[in-house]
Amino acid sequence: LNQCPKCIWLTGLSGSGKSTIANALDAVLFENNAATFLLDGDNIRHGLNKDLGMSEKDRAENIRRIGEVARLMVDAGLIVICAFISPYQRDRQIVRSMFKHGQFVEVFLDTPLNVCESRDPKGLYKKARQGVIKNFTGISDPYEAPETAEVVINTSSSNIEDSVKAILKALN
Ligand code: GGZ
Repeated sequence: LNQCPKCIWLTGLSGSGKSTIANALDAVLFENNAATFLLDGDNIRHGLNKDLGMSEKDRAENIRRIGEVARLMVDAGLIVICAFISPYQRDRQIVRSMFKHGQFVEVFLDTPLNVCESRDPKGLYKKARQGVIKNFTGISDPYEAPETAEVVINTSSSNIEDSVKAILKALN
């Protein structure tokens, strides 16, 4: 297992499996004695970025700050796993450009919208359809699919174990 510091960036719709796969990947890396850290909405949007909402501008600032934090952690020697919708191509490109070539591994969770919506673990899609939540990614806000992701995973046809394997393969 390649333990060089890097940023593994998971992008995809709400319910696409980012957190599940990020946690499974983190567990496997931990078992292999890698020094990792997982950044996700739970530890970022409630703290560092609690001043930010879901407008295009705030999402851009959310992603920019996360990129800066991830960069510091990579400089400290960690494998950093980031799990954010990060719907805009330009914002992801800005983060990519913060890293040295090969240090940034983009993973696109290419789960179809209808699959994400049928999972709806938090009932957010339902609220978005009702108009209770505005600017909801995939419903009333854009998701720009990556064109040059290092790894593309369709989680409706690939299980968690296979998804983690595909990411690990891209680390070498
Ligand atoms: C998309 C939203 C929205 C809107 C709240 N659009 O799947 P979740 O529930 O648990 O995680 C999503 C999270 C989005 O935060 P990110 O920091 O990943 O977004 S971004 O990268 O675009 O800045 C979702 C929930 O918050 N959520 N409102 N309007 N998802």
